[in-house]
Parts: sequence; C-alpha cells; structure tokens
Amino acid sequence: MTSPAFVFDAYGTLFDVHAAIGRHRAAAGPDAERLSELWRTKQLEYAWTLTLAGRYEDFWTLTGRALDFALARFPAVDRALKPALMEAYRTLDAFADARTILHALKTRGHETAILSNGSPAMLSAAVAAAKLGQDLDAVLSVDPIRMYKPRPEVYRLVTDHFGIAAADVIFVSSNRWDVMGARAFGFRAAWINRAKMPDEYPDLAPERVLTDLGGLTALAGPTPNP
Ligand code: LAC
Repeated sequence: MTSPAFVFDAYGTLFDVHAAIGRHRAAAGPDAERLSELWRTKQLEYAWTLTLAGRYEDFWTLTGRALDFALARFPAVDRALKPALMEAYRTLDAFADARTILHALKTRGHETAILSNGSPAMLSAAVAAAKLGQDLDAVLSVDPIRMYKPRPEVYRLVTDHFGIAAADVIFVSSNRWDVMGARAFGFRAAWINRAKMPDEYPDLAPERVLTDLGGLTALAGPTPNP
C-alpha cells in the first residue's frame, strides 16, 4: 500500500484567517469580528465569481479588495487600519497544532504539501513567518493556472507535482466546500471542523471529521522506531 501524501489547504486550515484582526482588535473596535467575517466571505466570493466568469486576479489583490468592501460596510472601523491588517494577513499566525502535525507526518515518512488559492508571495511569507517550511515538500499555488478551488484543475496540481494517483492523497481542509472539491476530484479527505459547523455537500463527504489537526495521526502510518 502506498503511503498517502497529506495535502493541506492554507487559509483557515493551517493559518488562522482571523488572527489579522486579532492583532488589531482594540483599534478596530466593536465591529472587529463582523469585519473579519465579511473580509473572509468576500475574499472567497471574489475568487469563485471570477473563476466562474473565466477571469483571474491574484488572491492578494482579492484579499485587499475584500478588505476595502468590509471597511466600507463597517464604517466605524478606521480605514487607516488597512495597511496594518494586510501586513498581519501576510504573516498570519498558524494554528497551534500546525507545526506539530506537519513534523509528525514527515517523521512517519509521508509527503506533505500546501495547495492554496493564495498567491506564491503571500504563501511563502506566511510559511516563513510560521516556520512551517522545513516539514513541507511543496507549496502549490493556483496562480500558474489562474483559476481557483474548487476547479478540478487546481487539485490536479497535486497529482501532477507528486506523480501520484488522486486516491493516494489525503486532502485536509477546514473549508467544507474545499473538501467537496477534493472529494469530487477523487482525493481522500479530512474536514477540520474547528467551528463545529453543520455538515454540507452530503454526496461528497470527508472520510474523517476532526476538531483539530492532531487527529490526523489516526490516518497516518506508525511512528518509526527510534
Ligand atoms: C486557501 C483558501 C481557500 O488557502 O483557504 O486555498
């Protein structure tokens, strides 16, 4: 049996997208959480709608436009925070269990990667800031093919890169729509349901639903003897 490759979504899965507002919550005021939610919602919406329209702008540009919209929607938040929020997004905090699980998977002999809508520059800045690079074999961005997940062409970047079959990939995402896309392509998948959201897409279900990344060790091979 081939040892599966573990491929991770970036934003929301390894990196906490709400950590940017977390660094500036006091300055942002009482609308901080709602601003952060709308920022994320619009960022994803722009990626999906442009892809449906056959257009492409990179994810950093869309992240900035989504923040412009959220700031306009919540005018009590000082617009002058935009550069600081964008810089915080560039170097987001990783979830506490991200480094540990990547290291555990590498130690067990699995290949590991990120597959993300993020642009190459923002992904390399986030990976470096969170010190995740040493346990990642690849950081794959949609940017070369100029379309966003959940297009099947994006998931194919993984099988092309590693030269493996879709069934030999365990895709890990906290975004249920991304798990749907991965399953539709033929990956195995684990859904990290940190927020305890109700399930969706019943025909394209994950193999495991976990509350954090640590539970992935149940899908990994045994720890090698020292
Ligand atoms: C990503 C976004 C969609 O990293 O979370 O691809």
